[in-house]
Amino acid sequence: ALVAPHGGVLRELYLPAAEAEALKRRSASLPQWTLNQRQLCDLELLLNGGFSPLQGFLGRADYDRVVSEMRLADGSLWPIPITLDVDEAFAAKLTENAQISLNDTQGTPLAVLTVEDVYFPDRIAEARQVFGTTDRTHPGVAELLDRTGSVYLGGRLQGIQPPAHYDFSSLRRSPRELRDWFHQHGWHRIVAFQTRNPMHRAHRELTLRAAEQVGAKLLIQPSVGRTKPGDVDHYTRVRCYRALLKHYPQDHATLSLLPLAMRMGGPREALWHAIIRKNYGASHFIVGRDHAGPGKDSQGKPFYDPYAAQHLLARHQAELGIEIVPFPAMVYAANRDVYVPQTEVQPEDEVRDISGTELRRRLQTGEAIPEWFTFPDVVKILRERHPAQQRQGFSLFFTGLSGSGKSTLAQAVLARLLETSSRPVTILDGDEVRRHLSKGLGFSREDRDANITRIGFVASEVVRHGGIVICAPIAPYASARTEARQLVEAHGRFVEIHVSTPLEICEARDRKGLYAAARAGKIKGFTGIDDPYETPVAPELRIDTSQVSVSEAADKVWEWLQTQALA
Ligand code: PPS
Repeated sequence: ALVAPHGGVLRELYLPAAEAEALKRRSASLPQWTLNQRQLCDLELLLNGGFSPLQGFLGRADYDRVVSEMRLADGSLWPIPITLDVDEAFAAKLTENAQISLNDTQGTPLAVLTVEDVYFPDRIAEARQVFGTTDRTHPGVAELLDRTGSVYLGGRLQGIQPPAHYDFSSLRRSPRELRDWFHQHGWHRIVAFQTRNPMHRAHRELTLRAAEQVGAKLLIQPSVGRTKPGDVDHYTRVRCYRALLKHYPQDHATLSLLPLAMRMGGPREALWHAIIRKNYGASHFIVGRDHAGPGKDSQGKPFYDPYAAQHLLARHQAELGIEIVPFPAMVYAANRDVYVPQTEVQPEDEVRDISGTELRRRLQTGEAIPEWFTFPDVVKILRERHPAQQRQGFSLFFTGLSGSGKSTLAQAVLARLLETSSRPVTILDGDEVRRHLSKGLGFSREDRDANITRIGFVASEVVRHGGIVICAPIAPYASARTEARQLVEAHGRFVEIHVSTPLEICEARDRKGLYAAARAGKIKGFTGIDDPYETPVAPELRIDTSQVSVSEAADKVWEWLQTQALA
């Protein structure tokens, strides 16, 4: 028989079909709450029993004890508060024992919560006790202190339907489905492995050794709900896992995705992961080095001791009901061509390792990634997703006064790009953009901001698709430039080039006669005359076209691009 769920029973909170249908109809007349990504993940695991024995979002008594003692009010072990946070305005509308409809972002009702408790948590205390810190470098802390509503709602849930997933649906098995699958395949001893990263040979060796050590089958169950900001996206990771799975002995390992919103809470999170895996039917759980660790704090110190998670779980082993398999990091001994636990390294061993940072660097530069480190089919997937810098998109963003020479310089740089490669280049010139993308916008601050946001959005899409985009608006406001930068930098480099030709020169050039018109008061709010130009403080490049010729200016840009390996 499979291991019992936490608390003895799998708490699935979905109503039978007919009742769910009736509740769905009734939910339309209830107060509506749109779940954010974390809440949606939490709800999915509450409803499918992944969070057994919970039957809803924590009320005050459970919350207090979970925060202070890692236990529910009834004494059972539960390390992470599962709470529904809302804003005060929403909470104020609720009457006693109100029911609210919990919806996904499409407005589909997924469950109804009967509100038994409305309370104001002390989020600072929660951060301190749950995460051991209030340092916002910790992603769980930042989320709790900066992006969590000030009121929590506790109460029981009635499930209407599961959240929709259109990706990898065959790999998303609920605790019930996975337990059924284990039964059908005669699997009883199952060791579960949690991860939020692509898996390489070291992970394969570690999981296989762990499985062998305890005589169990292997459940690879990566978290795909929400992991640490900056992680490889889950689409890419799942493709890697599928590729890796082919390198396991047949019928020894299965892959299933966990819609978990990780908190990066180190030891407490590890305990939570173990309980969840027990609910999914695993009898054993691998806890590695620095399990669910968020890295280093703002002082450069690790938030948690790398083995604190293993120690915490060992302390609770007796009442946990799932066997912990602690594992040291696996390293490669080149002389023996084997992976060994760090603790078994011999003095004569030539140990090799490639850190996550080093892997990213190699992907970036296109340098070889050795086969002892990972499988070629996994590398191929990672390289497709993270092309070497030479093939990444980037944006050149020229900013400066009207008549400063932005467009001319942009054309000269465009010519160099087209002369030397066949990469796609898009030009978003100020004047031209205003004829199509920003048609109808004027020159108020609001309209100028909207114009730059549109340019930033299009530029970010071009860059995301691996193209080069050259923008040349005036972009007089620093905040709008920053916003454009942020949009683009999500996908590639943003190169701000301040065309710093002085106003007197631009005005003397007066190519379009606009400065004369502005001085005469015929145009109002003209940049540099009666509307500000906020000089960029730290642009990647600054070029004054009154000091150099167009081709010299283009040379300067070109040389800089070469030093950055962008051209
Ligand atoms: S902004 O502020 O970035 O949205 O400006 P941009 O879209 O680049 O538009 C600049 C061109 O519009 C013409 N123009 C004006 N510029 C500044 N202020 C006012 N009030 C104004 N009215 C019209 C001007 O010709 C700009 O073109 P360039 O190529 O910069 O000379």
